[in-house]
Amino acid sequence: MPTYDDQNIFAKILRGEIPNDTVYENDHALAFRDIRPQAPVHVLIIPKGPYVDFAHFAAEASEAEIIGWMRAIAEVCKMEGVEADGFRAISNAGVNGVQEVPHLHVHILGGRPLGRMLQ
Ligand code: D5M
Repeated sequence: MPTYDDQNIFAKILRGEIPNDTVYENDHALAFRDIRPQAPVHVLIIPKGPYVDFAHFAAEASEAEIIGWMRAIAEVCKMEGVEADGFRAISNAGVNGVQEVPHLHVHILGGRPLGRMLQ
């Protein structure tokens, strides 16, 4: 499993060391607006635990953490009003995925037609 770097920017957000625009929080997850929004709705949802990516999270997180993160994603979609018209959920991982921040996060994008990504 990868080593978690606790100096990454989302770890600092979780520790309250740098500000963020929180939209939702539960015991296991935090959701905040992306600093470089690519759509009218662009929210990042992160688990509060120290996980680098999906594989790391799936292997080491508790069921409560997994459920908490998934429910946070669904809750954000509802709160941001993108459930009805649709949205895209993206999680970049590793070098090929061009993951910039090494703390698991899913991007929720919506509020405009997003176009086709996969052919
Ligand atoms: O992209 C990481 C995403 O995290 C990218 O869309 C910018 C965003 N980001 C970086 N720093 C912050 C802060 N401080 N607040 C909010 N959003 C931020 P990825 O390539 O998926 O790792």
